[in-house]
Amino acid sequence: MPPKNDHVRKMAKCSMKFATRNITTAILNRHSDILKEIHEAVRKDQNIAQLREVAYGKQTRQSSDHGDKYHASASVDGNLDTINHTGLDESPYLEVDLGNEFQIKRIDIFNRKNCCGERFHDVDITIGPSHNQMYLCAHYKGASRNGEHLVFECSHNIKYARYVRITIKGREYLHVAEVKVYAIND
Ligand SMILES: [Ca+2]
Repeated sequence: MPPKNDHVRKMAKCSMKFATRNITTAILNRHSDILKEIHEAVRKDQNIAQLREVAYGKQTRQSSDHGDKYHASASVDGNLDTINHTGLDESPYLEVDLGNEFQIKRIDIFNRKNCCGERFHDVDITIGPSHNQMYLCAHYKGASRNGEHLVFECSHNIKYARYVRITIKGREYLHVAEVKVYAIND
């Protein structure tokens, strides 16, 4: 029979092994969590990198002009201080013609900063390859606020679109500071 203190030493060694293993497992789990976070961050970065903005400077039109200022083109001039502005129309709309078909992934709308952001409500954002083939990308109930940045993801089922149309359902003015359309960079 081994001396008693030998037995105690073995027990101590054994529990040390378990403790080390537990610590190692904890460290690996923590590293695995960190790796997951890194992978997720890289994936998001790649998604953003694969998108490009395709609305800037493109042709635009709106349901009506509010006076001689606030043309539809101000919605794609890259300046958050300039706005388009329709008259008080029944279902006012703003349309961007992208010139070519793009696989649209995301549409960002920046509301007007200085006034009346709540007029942006009950909005349909439709996209399509032609005017008689428009599909709903997103619906926004609102109401929005001054200067709000709204982000809409388009459905994966919609393949290619040339036109982006923003319509308020009801009698309202439609004005926004900027519309940005992000398409897959293929
Ligand atoms: Ca603008």
